[in-house]
Amino acid sequence: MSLKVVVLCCLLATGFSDDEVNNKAFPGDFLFGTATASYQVEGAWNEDGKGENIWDHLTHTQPDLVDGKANGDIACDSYHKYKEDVALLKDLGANHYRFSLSWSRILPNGTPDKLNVAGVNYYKNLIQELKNNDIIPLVTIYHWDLPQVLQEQGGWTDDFIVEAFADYARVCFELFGDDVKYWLTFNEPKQTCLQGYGDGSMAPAIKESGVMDYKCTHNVIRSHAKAWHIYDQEFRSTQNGRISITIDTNWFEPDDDSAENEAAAETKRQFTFGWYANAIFNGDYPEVMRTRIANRSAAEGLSESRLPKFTDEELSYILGTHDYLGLNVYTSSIIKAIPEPEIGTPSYYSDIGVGEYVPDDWPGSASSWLKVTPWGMRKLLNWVKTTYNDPEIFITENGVSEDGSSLEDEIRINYYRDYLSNVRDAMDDGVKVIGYTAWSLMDNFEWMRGYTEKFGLYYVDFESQNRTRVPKSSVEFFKKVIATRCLVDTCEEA
Ligand code: GOI
Repeated sequence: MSLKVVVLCCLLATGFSDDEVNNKAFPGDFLFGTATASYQVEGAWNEDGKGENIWDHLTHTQPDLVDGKANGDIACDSYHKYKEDVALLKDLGANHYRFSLSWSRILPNGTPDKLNVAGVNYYKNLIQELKNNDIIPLVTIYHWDLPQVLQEQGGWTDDFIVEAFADYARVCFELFGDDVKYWLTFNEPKQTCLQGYGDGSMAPAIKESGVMDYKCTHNVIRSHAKAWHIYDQEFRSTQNGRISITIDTNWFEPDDDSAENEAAAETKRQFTFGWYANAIFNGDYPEVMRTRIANRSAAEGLSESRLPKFTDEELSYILGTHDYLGLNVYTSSIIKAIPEPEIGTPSYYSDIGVGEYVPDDWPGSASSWLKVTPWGMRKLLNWVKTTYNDPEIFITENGVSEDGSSLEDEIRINYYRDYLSNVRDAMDDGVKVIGYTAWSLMDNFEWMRGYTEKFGLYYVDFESQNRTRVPKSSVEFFKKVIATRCLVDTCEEA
C-alpha cells in the first residue's frame, strides 16, 4: 500500500476525512524530540544514595492504589541504560530530549546540606552522552517526585517549600547549567496540586479540594518565580539558557456557540490553564477565579476567600517570569453552562461551576481520559497566542496510549500525523511554535495506571531483566518526519 492510501484509510477510520494533512515543511530550526520523566523511567529507586520520594512512598505503602500493584522501583532501568536511551534518540534523529531530574537522587534529604555525587554523575553522564550525539537537553526540574522528607514537613501546601525548591533549582543550575540551554521549572503543576492535594488521585493522595489545591498552586507559582529570578540574576549571563514552566490543558470546546456556553468554556480554560499562566504572563490569578471563589467562600460563611492572594510585591515579582512557554496537550472535552452548584463542601469543580463531557463517538485510546481530537490542538494554540500575548510555545508533551498488544501502533502514527498537522496549521495562523516533543520515547510507569497504558514510540519488555526496547511502527514514521520536516510524501518548502 502506498503511503497516500494508508493516510486516506486512516483519515477515514478516525473520522477526520475532510481534514487534509498540512503539506508545508516545518522550519529548519524547529525542534523535534521526545520526553520522559525521572520516576517513570529511571528505576534504581534506592541505589547509590538516592533518597525516598513521594512516589516511592506511595507505591510501597499503598500498593493497591496502582494498577497491578506496580511501581517504579526498576521501571525502564534508565539509570543503568541511559546510553541505550540516547542511542534510540540518535536513531530517531531527535533534535532534543526532554527528561526530568529526580530531586531526591540529587539531594537525598531534599536540602543542599547533602549532595549525592553518584546521582549527580548520572545526570552529568546523560547530558554528556546527549551532547556527544548532538541532542539538545530540555530539562524539567520537577516532574512530581517530591522528596518524602519534604512531604512530611507539609510538601507543596506549606510555605517553607518555596525556599526548598529555590535551593534545589540553584543546585541544578550550578551543576548542569553549562550544558543545559532549555529549562522547565515544573511539569504540569495542575496535576501536582489538583490530583496530589485536591482529589487525591496521585501522590501524596491528599483530598482537600477547593482549599489545599489552591494553597499548593500558590506555592508552586512562587517557587517557579523564585527559580526564574535565581536563573536570571545568577546564571543567565554566563549560561545563556532559557527557562519557563510547562502547563497542561485540554482544549475546552463550547457545547454550541451560544454566549453562555462560550462563557462557560472560557471559565473552564481560565480555571485550568489561566490558574497557572495568568500570574506569570498577564498578572494575578484570572479575574473569573478571584470573583467566583471569593463569592462562594463568602456564601460558605468564610471570612476570606479560599483562593490565596498575592501581595503587590509578589505580583510584580511573578509577572514576566518566562522566556518561552511549555505546553502539554493530549485531548479535548466539551463544556456547557449549568446552574450555579449549591454551596456545600468546598470543591474546585464547584468553584468552576460548568458542565463537562466527552462525546461517545470521539475516537479513544487505551486511556479513558484521552480521546483523539487533533483539531483541538490548533484551537488551543491560537487561544494561547491571543490570551498570553503571543509567546514562543514549546510543545513539551503530546502523545497517545495503546495496550501494548501489537508493535504496529497505527493509532500513534495517525495521532502524531494529525496533531502535527494541526500544529503546522497553527503556525500558518501565526502561532510561534518552536518545538514539538512526543510523549514518550518509550513505554514507562504510567502513574496510577502502572504499566497498563503504553505511550512509547519504543516498546519496553518489562518482563525481561534487560528491559529490552523494541521499536514500534511509529518509530519509522517519526524518524521520517524529523528527517524530512514533512508530514506527507513531498512538502512545499517553509
Ligand atoms: C502527562 O499528563 C504527564 O506529564 C506524564 O507524566 C504522563 O505520563 C502523560 O501525561 C500520559 O498520561 C476520564 C478527576 C477518566 C479525577 C476522564 C478528574 C479519568 C480523575 C478526567 C478528569 C485523569 C497528562 C488523569 C495529563 C491527569 C491523565 C492529567 C492525564 C483522570 C478523566 C478527572 C479522568 C480524572 N489525567 N494527565 N481522570
